[in-house]
Order: sequence, then C-alpha cells, then structure tokens
Amino acid sequence: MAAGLLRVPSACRVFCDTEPLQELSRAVMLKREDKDWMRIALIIPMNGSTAEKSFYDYGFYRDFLFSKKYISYLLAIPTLISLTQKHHEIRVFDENIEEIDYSWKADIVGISARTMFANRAYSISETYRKMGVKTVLGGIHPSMCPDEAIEHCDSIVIGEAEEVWPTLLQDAEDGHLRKIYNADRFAELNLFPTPNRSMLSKQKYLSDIVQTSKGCPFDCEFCSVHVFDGQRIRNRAIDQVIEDVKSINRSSVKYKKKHAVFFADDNIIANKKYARELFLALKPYHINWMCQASINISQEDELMELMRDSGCGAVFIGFESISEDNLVAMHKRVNQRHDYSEAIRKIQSYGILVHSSFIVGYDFDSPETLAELSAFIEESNLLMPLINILTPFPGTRLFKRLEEEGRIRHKDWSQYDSKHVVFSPLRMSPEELLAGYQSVVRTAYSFDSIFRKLEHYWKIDFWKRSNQFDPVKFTYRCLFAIRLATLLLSGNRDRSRFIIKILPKIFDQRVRISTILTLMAYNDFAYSL
Ligand code: B12
Ligand code: SF4
Repeated sequence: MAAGLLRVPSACRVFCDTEPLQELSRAVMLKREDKDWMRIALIIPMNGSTAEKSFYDYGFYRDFLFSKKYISYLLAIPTLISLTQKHHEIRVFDENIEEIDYSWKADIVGISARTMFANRAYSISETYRKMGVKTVLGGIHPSMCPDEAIEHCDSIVIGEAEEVWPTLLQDAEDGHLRKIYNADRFAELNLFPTPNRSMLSKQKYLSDIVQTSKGCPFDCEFCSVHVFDGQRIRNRAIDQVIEDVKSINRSSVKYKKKHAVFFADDNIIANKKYARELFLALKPYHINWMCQASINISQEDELMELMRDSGCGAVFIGFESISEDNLVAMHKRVNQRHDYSEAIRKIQSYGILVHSSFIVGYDFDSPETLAELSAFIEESNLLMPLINILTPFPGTRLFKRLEEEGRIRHKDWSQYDSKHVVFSPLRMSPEELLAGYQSVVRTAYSFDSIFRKLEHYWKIDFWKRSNQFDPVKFTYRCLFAIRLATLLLSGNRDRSRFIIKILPKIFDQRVRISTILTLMAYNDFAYSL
C-alpha cells in the first residue's frame, strides 16, 4: 500500500482546478500526511471479442460518424467510486474505449465481471497479480461462481458492493485483505451516495445509466435478477434519482448535447406509486430517456401518458416467446394470457417505441416456431427486436435444470452472449437453433423489412413529439445525406439500394435520422452472424 507522505493524489486535482480549491486541497493533504492511502484501478473488461460484432457495440454507427464512442459504462464503477473514501486515488480503465495502462502503479485493482466477459476479467486479474498487485473481482459472475472466480484473484465480493467495499478497502490498507467478502443482506439504496461519474471519460459514451430500483418480484426460470437482486423492490429516493439526472445533465452541457438516459431498472413500473412520482419529477428536466418495463404497462394509461410527457422515447419489454407453452415453462407469469399485438399497439399509441426482446430455443421451440416468430415480428412492425438464443446463466434455475439433464454443452463463458448455442435444445439440433436464430435476426433487419417498417412509422408520424422536442437541424440532415451517399460505392448492393430509397426521405420532417442509423447498425450486425 502506498504511504501518503508528500504524494498528492491526482484524483483530488480532478475536482480542484481553481486556485482557492487547490489551496484547500493542499491544506487537507497536509493534515492527513500520516494517513495511508491507496491507488485503486477500477476496470471494465472488454465486452466480447473484437473479432465478432455485437448487437450492442454499434460498430457501424461509430464508423459512420467517425466516432469512438461506446454504448455505455457499467454503473457498478461509479457506484464503487461513490463508496470509496476521498483520500484514495482512483483511475478507471474501460477496455471498450481505451487500453488498460498497466504502468499506472495501482495498489489494488477492482474488476467488474459479467458472465460473457468473465474470462477476460480473469485474464486481466492474472496479469496484475503477476505484477504483484492485489486484485478483487465483483459483479454477477463472481457472485454466482465464487469457487471458480477466487482461483483468479486475491479477493471476491459476493453480492452488492454497498455494504462491503469500504471494509474491504480498509482491510487492504491494513494489509489484511480477506479472500471473500459476502454481502449478506441487500443494500437499502437510500442510504448510499449517488454514483460518482466524475472519473469516467464521459464524452466517450453514447448514453448514461441511472438506476431507480433493484429487485424483481417475479421468478422467471432463465433470469438471474431475482436471484442476485432479490424479489423485494428496493427504490431509491426520488430526490436522489433527480440529483443523479441533474449531475448528468450538468456534465453533458460541455458536450453540447444532453445525454440520453437509460433507466437500468428491470421494471420501472414495478412500484406504480413510485413510478408515477418519478415521472412527474422528471418532467422539468427535458431529458430523453428509455427504460425496461413489464408488458402490463400497456394497461396503465396514466403512467404511459406521464412517461411520454417526461421524455420517454422507448420502452424495452421482454416478450420472450409467442408460445404460451414456453411462457409457462419459463415461469414468465406476467406475460401469460397477454395479447402482444394489442399491447404493442396501445403503448406505441403514446408515441413510445416498443423495443421487444425474445428468447429462442426454449423447450417448446422448433424450426417451425422460429419461423412463426419471424412472421409475428413483421406483422407487428417491431422495429428493433432483440433476439436472444436461450442462455443458461450460472446461478439460474435454468442452469441447474439443464445441467441435471446433461444439456449444458460447455462452459466457455465468452460464448454465453446469447448469440451462441451453449446447450442442447429439446426439439431441434444446436445447428438448427443457430440457423433459425440467424434467420429471424436477418429477416427482421433485412433492408427490405427495415424500409417497410420505417414507412409505416413515417406514415403515422410516429416521431412527431421527438421531432418537436429535439428537432434535427437542417445541417445535420445535409451531412447525413452526404455521408450516406459516400457509402453507395462500398460494394454492399442491398445497402446501396436502401440508401437510394432513403436519400429522398432524409429532409422529411417526420424522419429521425438517428433511427435510420441505428437500424443500419443492426443490419450490419445481423449480416455478420
Ligand atoms: C442495464 C443492463 C443492460 C444494458 C446496459 C449494459 C450496461 N452497460 O450496463 C443493455 C440493455 C445494453 C444490456 C445488454 C445485455 N445484457 Co444486461 N442488464 C442490465 C441490467 C438491467 C442492469 C445492470 C446495472 O446497471 N445494474 C446496476 C449495477 C450497479 O449493478 P451491478 O452491475 O450488479 O453491480 C453491483 C454488484 O454486482 C457489485 N459489483 C459489480 N461489479 C463489481 C466490481 C467490484 C470490484 C466489486 C467489489 C463489486 C462489484 O456491486 C455493484 C453495486 O451493488 C442487468 C440486470 C440487473 N438488475 O443488474 C442486466 C444484466 C446485467 N444483463 C444481462 C444480459 C444477459 C445482457 C445481454 C447479454 C442481453 C442480450 N441478449 O443482449 C446484453 C449484453 C450486451 C453486452 N454486450 O454487454 C444479464 C447478465 C447475466 C450474467 N450472468 O452475466 C443481467 C444480469 C440480466 C439478467 N436477466 O440476468 N444490459
Ligand atoms: S425476466 Fe424480468 S420479470 Fe422475469 S425475473 Fe427477470 S427481471 Fe423479473
């Protein structure tokens, strides 16, 4: 551990760029000269392989805009920063936007790991350990596979960091780091500070993440949320959420445009009374936001009205399957006996786009049911469906069942990304499932389908409110048209045909160019599969 004598943490300097504050900082530093402090590196490992495209990396989008921005950070990192005492020096390395600077002499390294990048997290941890640096792994994967994770690091945190991170750092400072820190109760979110995003390279992300609640009362077989976050809904105080939103807006002023906010709750309307108050409180801030919600939101007219009025542009809904048998097998109770088409129509009538998510490969799926899913997506004009191959994440009931049935094919976590088949399906071969998945994705994102669906949305002037609220400047439309035209000779014939059809529409006020660009990015992903 670094002794604090005469060393002034540069993280302090980040906050103190004016003379009087620097003076104050120096005075504070002198007062605690005798106190030990540490250099802490917080790391977000590379999310997937650079050799393969992902639905979420928007590779095409970034190339088109000559931008290096990544979709978002992991909220765990600003959460850890907010829980860290100010006298420590912190650096954040997000491999999705930058390389890790191993030469920065860290005393301790915290790495966040989800299953699909657990292998990468282990490899980073081992590199640091070879350099004699202590490493800590936290997040859902080490929490679900502690015996495996502990083989690759000095310490693991099982569960949420809120209750244990300060103790862990104190132990590290004292030279008594324990192997396992187990958060044996769920954190009361109101009692903890707002996530501190000041050390993130914010101009490198496309959107911000805010969480208003944790926990889900349901217990779907394939899902780890109720296992990890519990079934009781824990809400943050509305004031705290608004403080979060305000701090994001303040910092994005520098970057000219307000960041879009993604509310990372699993179900924003899980507590309807709270949701109502939240939407009312958000209204004055004019942010553009999206969220996740359960399908029964379609029956909540007042909430949908408030969502629309407070800037919600899209809601992500886990439809999972169009087969009632699959929904029963999944224990997805909230979706059963719902008329999906009617729900989509109702929600979209409020100007809120439905981002649908489906799982393929459950026990009642076959090549025929996948073809039916494709047809449903087209009939319902679902613009941005997310199609997932069933993935048994460790810690879920599904994982346990498939393991007992001898149906887990391997545990190469890097393929647990919902686009590889890692288990044996019941009514088709793994190859048939993969081919069926690719066909559903390609049909949904073929340029013909994209153009047909876009025409539907333009006809009903779907983005009317967004276009009034956040109009696209004429100059941007011109630049977009010119950049599109440069792709005409790129050798992708389907894309060139699409561009020729779309160019005359670019100056139509009903058209949102960001939607076109996102859909082109999804087409790029679909045809890379
Ligand atoms: C927001 C979100 C997304 C967003 C944004 C992703 C992002 N940048 O975070 C989007 C929509 C893009 C997304 C996509 C996907 N997601 Co997602 N997502 C979430 C969600 C809803 C919230 C995550 C979050 O911000 N939580 C809040 C933070 C504060 O919590 P946390 O990360 O768990 O961190 C706490 C602890 O884990 C711990 N901790 C975490 N890291 C560390 C590190 C250290 C050192 C320490 C000490 C502690 C610690 O302390 C933190 C504070 O308590 C979760 C579900 C959930 N409720 O967590 C799913 C979840 C993470 N997603 C999941 C999945 C599967 C996916 C997809 C594969 C789905 C798909 N088919 O496309 C993709 C993957 C995309 C990709 N390539 O990354 C799974 C992951 C399961 C697993 N075992 O890894 C989850 C858990 C949902 C589920 N149903 O099980 N997702
Ligand atoms: S899939 Fe959604 S509804 Fe089901 S347990 Fe997970 S978060 Fe809750």
